[in-house]
Parts: sequence; structure tokens; C-alpha cells
Amino acid sequence: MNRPNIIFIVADDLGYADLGCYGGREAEFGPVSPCIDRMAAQGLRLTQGYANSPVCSPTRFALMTARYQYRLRGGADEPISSKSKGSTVLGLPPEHPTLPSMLKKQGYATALIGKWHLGYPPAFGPLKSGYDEFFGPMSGGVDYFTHCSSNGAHDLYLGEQEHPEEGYLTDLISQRAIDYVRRRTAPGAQQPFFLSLHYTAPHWPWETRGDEAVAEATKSNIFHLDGGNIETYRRMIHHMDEGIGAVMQALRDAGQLDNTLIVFTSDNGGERFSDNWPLVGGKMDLTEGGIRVPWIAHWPAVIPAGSVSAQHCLTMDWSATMLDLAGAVPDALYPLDGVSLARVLKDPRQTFDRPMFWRMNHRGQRAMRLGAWKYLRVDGNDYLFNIESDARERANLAHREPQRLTGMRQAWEDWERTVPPIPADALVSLGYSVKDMPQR
Ligand SMILES: [Ca+2]
Repeated sequence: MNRPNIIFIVADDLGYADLGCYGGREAEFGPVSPCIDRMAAQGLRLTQGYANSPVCSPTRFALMTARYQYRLRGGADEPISSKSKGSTVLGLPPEHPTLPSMLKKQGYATALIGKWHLGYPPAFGPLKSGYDEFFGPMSGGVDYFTHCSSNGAHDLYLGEQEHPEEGYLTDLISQRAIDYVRRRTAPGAQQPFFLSLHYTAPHWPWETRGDEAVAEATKSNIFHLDGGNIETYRRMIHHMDEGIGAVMQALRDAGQLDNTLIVFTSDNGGERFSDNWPLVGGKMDLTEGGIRVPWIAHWPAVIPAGSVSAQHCLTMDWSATMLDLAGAVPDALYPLDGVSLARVLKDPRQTFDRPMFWRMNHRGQRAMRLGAWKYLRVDGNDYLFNIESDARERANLAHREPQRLTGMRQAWEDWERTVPPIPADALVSLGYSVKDMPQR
């Protein structure tokens, strides 16, 4: 078996049940995500997969390093804000081995098309961290038409150069990805490729392809607290889905679909218009709605069609998987926390034990998932849930099973001693509060 090409697709703030294949409802215009649903039907869909964090940049640190994000200072800000431009601290240090840098050493051509959000040039950037090519925004949120971030600055780059280009960002990202696939599969192209395809969809501002006028109106505050609705949100997902369908078609046209591993996920749980059913909570929360996300893997040469798995996993496990498939050996100074899922891809009937830990500065949250069980702390309150019987985390078993709670709390505290503490100057940035909209 040849080493596969890899396309790793990350949606931004997409919730657990926003896609049809995760139980999402149809929009007024029809199915929201037909192409992604087909990808899941022809590949593997995971029902118990998680993001490393309920917010953007920390998950992306874990994705890039295959390690817990807590190990790097930049991973402690929840999330990195556009105010940090110029910082030499808040970003992915160029000397740190990364998923793309390690794949590059294994002979892969590498590209990031889409969002970076791991620190600004000149100290940081995708080209300094292993990508041969980059097109996209550097910051955490940009307008789909003006391509300006929340501080009003233009934020679309080609390589390390600012690059103004007209168009709807989801479509610009899709078209660049299609062009990249065509280029890397053209006759004479020898290297396998690794494409990170990091959409900003369906993150705010709430703009579909036809909403250029909305962009003008939201210029002063792209958190867009006075706009959006479910239909707009679903249309934004559908635009991304169309692009993903076209990228897959480009692979099919080149005869490369069978030996390309395509992975699809979200960087954190859903935001205000998202459907996280049956989970509670969303972005910024360590309840399931903030961290459990879609995970789909498509690789016809290896993964049996129609596979569904309850394997537990975190974002960084997928990084470890890609490195494993490429034959990369991790740097001894930066041992991976991620665990390869390659055996699950080859035989989705297999599962293995995978204890997982999370920590958030925001509301002093802690979480640990071990088998069916979850230990959770929010605002100083400890909870215990059986996620297999109560994914909605409403039946608190802390008083019924005090010994299990004590054991899991101890295990979490033992784990926490293996990562750096929360730095005193770590920032929590919230897009809105109860003054803007009532709590759920
Ligand atoms: Ca996000």
C-alpha cells in the first residue's frame, strides 16, 4: 500500500449535530451537508470523538503538535486574540516539530489553505512551521467578504504576504484547494501531499454567499451579535459542503480518491446557531456540547464503507495517526501525547481504551473521560456522569458513586501535574455575555 495523500478538513465552530449524518435536520432549502454525509456513508463515522479544547486556537496547537496544548504558552489563551498581533510569545514556536514539518521530512508536499490562528508574523506563521504553501487568514475570525479580522485589519495572506482578493471566503478556500489537488495530482507530480483545509465556516459573521451587504453593515463588530439565524447558518455550512464535494471530485478525476485519506472534523463545539443535540453546552464549555465533534474518515483503499465506531479520540490522536501512516518518527524531545488510530481505520470493529483530559481557565473547568464515565468540574462544582447512558449530562451521579468521583478527580489531578500550570497572565476572551443574549 502506498502512503496516502492526506486532506485534513477542519470546520470552525461546527456543532455535533449540524450535519445530516449526525442527526441534523434539513434546512428549508434541503439537506445541509449532502457531500459530507456521503463521505461518512462511504467511510468511517465516529460517534465519540472529541476536540482537544472547546475553543479554537488551543485545539489547533494540539492538532499541529500532536501534544496537549497546555504544553505551550500560546495554548493557554482561550483563544489567541487579534490584539496579540506583534506578540513573540502567543504563537506556535517555529522550532517546535509539527504535523506538517514531520510529514515534510517524510517526503510530503504540504499546504495550509484556510485559517491558521497560531500567532502572527514575523514571529510565527504557517511557512515557519512546516507548510510549503499558505493561503488564508492568520487570525481567529474574519469577515467572509472584507477578509478583515475583529480589529478591523485586512487579514488574508498568500504565503507571508498580505494578499487582497475579492470573493466569498469559503469559495476562495475551496477553489484554492481544488487547484492544489489538481496541481499535486498532475502527471509528473511524484510526492504524496498533505493538505490542511481549514475553513472559517460556519463561524461568525453570519454571511452566506449572497450577503455581501451584511458584511458592510457588520464592519464595526464582526462578532455579529445583532444578526444571523438558523437558515443563514445552515446555508453557510452548505457552501462549505459544496466545496468539499468539489475537492473530492478533483481527486476522483485524477484517479487519486482511493488512496487519499480525507478526515473531516470541527475545532470545537457549536456556537449560538449550532445544533449540538442531544448534548448540552457549546463553544467554551467542557460539557459534551463544547468538545464532542464530528469525526469522519474517508479512505476507500483501507476503510470499509459504512463503518461507524465508538472509539474515543481527541484532535491530537488524528495528528499522531497521520504521522504513523506516513512512517514519521516523533522527535524524542517532543514526545507525542496523541495516540495513533491507524488500527481503527484498518478495522473499525476494533476499539481501545483512551483516557482523555481537558482543562479550561474559563470557569475553572476540568474534564476527564474514561470509558463510559466523565468527571466534570465547572465553577467549583464537581459532577459525575455516565456518558453512555446519559450523553446529555443531566443525571449527576456524584452522590450515588462518591468513590468513583474521588478516583476520577485524583486521576485528573495526577494528569494535571504532568502539564504546565495555567500561566497567571493567560487570557480568556469571550465574544459576548449575558448582556448581549440570555443564557441557555
Ligand atoms: Ca473555532
